[in-house]
Amino acid sequence: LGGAIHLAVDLGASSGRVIAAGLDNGKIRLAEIWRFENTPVRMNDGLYWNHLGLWHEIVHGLRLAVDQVESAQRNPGGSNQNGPGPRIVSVGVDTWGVDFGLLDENDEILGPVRCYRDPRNVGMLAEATQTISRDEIFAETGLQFMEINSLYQLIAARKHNDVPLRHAKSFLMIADLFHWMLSGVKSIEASNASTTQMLSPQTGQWSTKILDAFELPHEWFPEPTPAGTSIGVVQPSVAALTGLHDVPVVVPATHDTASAVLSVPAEGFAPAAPDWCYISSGTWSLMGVELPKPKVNSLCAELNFTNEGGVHGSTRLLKNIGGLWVFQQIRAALQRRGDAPSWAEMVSAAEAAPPFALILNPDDPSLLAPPDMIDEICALAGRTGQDVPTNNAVLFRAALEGLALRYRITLENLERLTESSIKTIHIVGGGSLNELLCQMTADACNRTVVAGPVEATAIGNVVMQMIGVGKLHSIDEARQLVRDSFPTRTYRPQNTAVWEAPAKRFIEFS
Ligand code: ADP
Ligand code: LRH
Repeated sequence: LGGAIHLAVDLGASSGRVIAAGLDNGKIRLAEIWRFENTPVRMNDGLYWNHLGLWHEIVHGLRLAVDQVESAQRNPGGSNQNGPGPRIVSVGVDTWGVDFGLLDENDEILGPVRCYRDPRNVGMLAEATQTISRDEIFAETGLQFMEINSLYQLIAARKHNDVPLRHAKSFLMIADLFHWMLSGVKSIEASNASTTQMLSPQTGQWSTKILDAFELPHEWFPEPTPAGTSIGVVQPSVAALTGLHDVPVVVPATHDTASAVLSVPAEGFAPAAPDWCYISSGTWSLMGVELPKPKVNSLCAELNFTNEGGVHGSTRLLKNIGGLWVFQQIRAALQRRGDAPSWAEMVSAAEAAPPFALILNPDDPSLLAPPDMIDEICALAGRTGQDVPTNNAVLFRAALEGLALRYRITLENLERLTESSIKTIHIVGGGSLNELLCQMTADACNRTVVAGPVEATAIGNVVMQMIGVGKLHSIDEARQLVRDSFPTRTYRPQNTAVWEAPAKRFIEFS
């Protein structure tokens, strides 16, 4: 890479990476500098993120990036040898939504950071609606009801007389926490703030009604910062560790899904009647459309879709689907049993397995955080009167078929909600590498699937930084650049009829 380089720190619920990106002959080029695991940690009855371990990995990755740039400056060469030497011009972090950290009056982080799958959130939705009705919460926030949302986590903390909560003076979403560690500046970026269920989708500001109803101090919630804002520079103590002296911290759309949606290689931005939808496919599958404004109506509430904040005032009308979490956790369970199949091996085994031997709803509440995914699926099969799987390939296949079936239902509902007909499904993220799942999606939904880019989140992070520093001027221009830079793969529907009967059974079991 030569010329101006942007560093994207992209943290997903299963792994994180530090990626360097720049422009080369009118295309984005990415270099993965560092990749690391991200695993929730169980302690006593709680589930946490290892935020200090993540910070350690981030600092290490940034240091490696600086070392590589400095070495390229000393030894110019490679494809960009005629261009200007490389220099790092900005850095930004995106992460999963809903989770947060709290700081005390001395700006010390209060306790470990909880993971949204923490069991203490269970039952908190019912608890919340004793204070203010479900309809009112939806009217105020336009968000789907999930007990993982920050609001219910805060209610859980209050109910447990949580010591961190009692001492809190600042509230930061996880990406904001890392931006603060990088720059010393506290801010709350808008797209991630919209996942809290405390923000109004119409105004993009905190809902006074929600904050007051749950006695949440207004001073914890400063006005949300728009994506693309430079909030400061890397602070001296971090510059000393990483070599990033005076480098601007430019916040991207810090919600990973917002960044992923930004880099969907589709034509147009936030159409009123969309003919394409996206599936941001990773630990979760986020399936939805990008709209010019929120859709907060009774059908949206009934179907439990969400209006999250996108870039440049757009709305991401979408649904959370259980995603590859089940697939990941089957693998984790096998690893504990001494078996460690690769993703490719699991996909091949699924391909060879008999179809529809087990109908599995990836959103069954029992699959949210079971101690052992294989045992839990077997128990669920029994509870729903199905044959208990006796081989792993059936488990692998059921996890993928269940997702495709959920996509089919979600697509129907999206079309009802938007009163438009969707022709193309864009799949981005790690799941776009799963060819079997892409074909199943095309078949189950009877739509063309366009798969890629894989690193959509990091790319969205980078292009927003480019917009922030004035190198790109619009989302259209950013999407054109993504289309020019990254190949995609198209899957046409082939075997659609076989999905009819399983789709009916799926509804029975869900
Ligand atoms: P997150 O951001 O939630 O951590 P990613 O977008 O990184 O998720 O996607 C991770 C998932 O992508 C893995 O759990 C795996 O199921 C899938 N995946 C990654 N690489 C491959 C591959 N080579 N073949 C099939 N699936 C893959
Ligand atoms: C995907 C994601 C999703 C949130 C969930 C917590 O990584 O950010 O959009 O709902 O994690």
